[in-house]
Amino acid sequence: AADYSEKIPNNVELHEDRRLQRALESWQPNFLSWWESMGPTLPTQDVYLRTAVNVGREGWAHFGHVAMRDYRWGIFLAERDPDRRIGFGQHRGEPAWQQVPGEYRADLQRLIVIQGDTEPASVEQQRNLGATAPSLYDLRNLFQVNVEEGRHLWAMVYLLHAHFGRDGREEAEQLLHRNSGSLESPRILGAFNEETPDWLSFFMFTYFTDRDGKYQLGTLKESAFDPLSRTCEFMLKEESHHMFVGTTGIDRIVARTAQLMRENDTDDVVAYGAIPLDTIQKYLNFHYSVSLDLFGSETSTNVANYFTAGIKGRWAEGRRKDDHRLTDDSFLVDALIDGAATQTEVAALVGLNTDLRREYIGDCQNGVNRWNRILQEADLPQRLRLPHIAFNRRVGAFAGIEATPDGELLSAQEWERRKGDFLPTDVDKTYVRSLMKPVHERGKIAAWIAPPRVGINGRPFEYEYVHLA
Ligand code: BYC
Ligand code: FE
Ligand code: FE
Ligand code: FE
Repeated sequence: AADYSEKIPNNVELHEDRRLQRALESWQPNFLSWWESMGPTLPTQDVYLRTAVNVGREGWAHFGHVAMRDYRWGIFLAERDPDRRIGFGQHRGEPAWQQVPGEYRADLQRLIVIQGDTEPASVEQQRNLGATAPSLYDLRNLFQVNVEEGRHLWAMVYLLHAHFGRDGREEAEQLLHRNSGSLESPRILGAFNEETPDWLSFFMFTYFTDRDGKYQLGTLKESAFDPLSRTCEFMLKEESHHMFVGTTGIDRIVARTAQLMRENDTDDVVAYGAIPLDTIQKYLNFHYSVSLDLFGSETSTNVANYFTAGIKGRWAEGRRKDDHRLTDDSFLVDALIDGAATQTEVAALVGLNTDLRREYIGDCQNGVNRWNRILQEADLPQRLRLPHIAFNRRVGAFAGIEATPDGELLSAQEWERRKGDFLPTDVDKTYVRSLMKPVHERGKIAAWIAPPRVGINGRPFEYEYVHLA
């Protein structure tokens, strides 16, 4: 269990390593001043938040009203399995590592830095959303996601400080210096430099981009480096609430739009202050395609090396029915050949980014099916869908071409002419932003979204989840 009497709550016996403890305690004020200047801007008295208190299956979280600045970010690793063995790659079957092997130090550090960079980036992207929350319930969920992404940064900084010496401490500093959207020192991955200016974007982000987090953390949970594996295992528990916020947020927007379409027998719900389905589709197209980029190139020697070394596995590695080494296997990856979007066979190891992206795509489809059931139950013929894999890509095989959501290739000129049919235009964005008026009154909700079916931790929707300043 976590000890909250310590400056940095933790379950890693931090007090036994004074040097490490001091290093983290000297990073802590920098984190707090980053949070002050780059974190949520809406002033509050307190927020009904979940705080991690234990790592076990039962009751790991405590709920209560907390002043945001008093939130306690802790360091929690899932319980250690002393017999854990490496599940894949050339070291398969050997005991998991408690220390970083010198030969993999640079690669491990790079993966941890990239993972760590995304966490504060998302807090920065979402910092102004509190001012336009559609309800106190949603406001509370935003802050919950934000504090947990802050804790995920702590998780990576702990690993950097504990296992990567001076380089690690420098990287931990840099994680607070890069900023989302900054021209001089942007965040590392593309999607984390995009804006999240409205709540439709926020729900799309938590559905599609946090879901990349789920899949990447799933591969790092397989890592031979046991402290990384254990920290990712615990992060994944928190991540499931972020997925829930995205899934149900879009459910509720679709439900509200569908209701107004039925009641008024029209596709044009703008007159009723709701979001038209084709605008929802354009936002979906954007967030899905920038999130596909987060999986890297279709073929990558980086990922082959990570897998062979044992530092990054596959999604559900333990359930895969193969030799977990893949040295003689092949795999079909998406490719652009003679100007056509098709597939090509490559060595399985270099295709692992594609393998993970496919697992992710399958999961994304579940949400789309869910939203389409809402439309179906409202007796509406319209459907949402995931765009083609070649649509709007900036990384990988399709980075150099343009395609419609159906996968039809377009010339650069055609793309310029038609992209407003596929991606949010300035007009769409301005309209969505015009709907973003705060509803900070208890039990009330904005007109463009349906209320949730249930509240948080058994509380009703009408509960006073946030006390504003
Ligand atoms: N943007 O060999 P490739 C989360 C670079 S989200 C910009 O295909 P690789 C969260 C790449 O660095 C999860 N650059 O790449 C969600 C490489 O550069 P160098 C975050 C990109 O290494 C919401 C070059 O292109 N975690 O947790 O196989 C809220 C060649 O690429 C991008 C991770 O990503 C891009 N999108 O795969 C809060 C896990 N993609 O080396 C949190 C750790 C690639 O040639 N990261 N590049 O200079 C990784 O596993 C891998 O680095 C990647 C890329 C999957 C990202
Ligand atoms: Fe996270
Ligand atoms: Fe998340
Ligand atoms: Fe109260």
